[in-house]
Amino acid sequence: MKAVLGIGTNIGNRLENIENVYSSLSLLPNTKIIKKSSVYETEPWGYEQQDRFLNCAVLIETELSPNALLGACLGIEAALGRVREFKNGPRIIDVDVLLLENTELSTDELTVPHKFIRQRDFVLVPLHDLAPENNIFGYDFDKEYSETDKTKLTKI
Ligand code: PH2
Ligand code: MG
Ligand code: MG
Repeated sequence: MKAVLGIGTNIGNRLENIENVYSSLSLLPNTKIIKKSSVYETEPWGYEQQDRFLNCAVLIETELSPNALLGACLGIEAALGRVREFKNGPRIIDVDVLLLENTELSTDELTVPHKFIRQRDFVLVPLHDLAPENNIFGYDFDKEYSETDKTKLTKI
């Protein structure tokens, strides 16, 4: 199954945090990274009194089930030292399951497609790098992408 993950970080050495996610993903069983987006510096969304984020997205191929993939993402966050303080607050690393090929699901633990893809420029812009036609696995985000404010994201 193919999957798209969104990555965000605004504490510590942010680029190193992202690199650590890439290497952790590559170590998962039967999982490989197919494509990486560029990395963008973005304004904090939801809670503004915090440092700017780095955001990116990756397309992976994995044999893990959706739940096992979620568990793996949470495990990577924990291994990198994530402490959950408050909603939308600062974080060493956030690894979200955004989209799964041929799969929609909604449980207490996981909703795919991720609820806020269309509302967040820091998700839509990296997603466009992975799918320049603004459609991935049949999920079309062309309208929302065209409305993103690219001046607020800096490619690094
Ligand atoms: N993640 C959040 C809340 N706000 N802002 C930016 N710029 N990037 C994020 O990844 C982010 C956020 C909750 O997941
Ligand atoms: Mg998360
Ligand atoms: Mg998130």
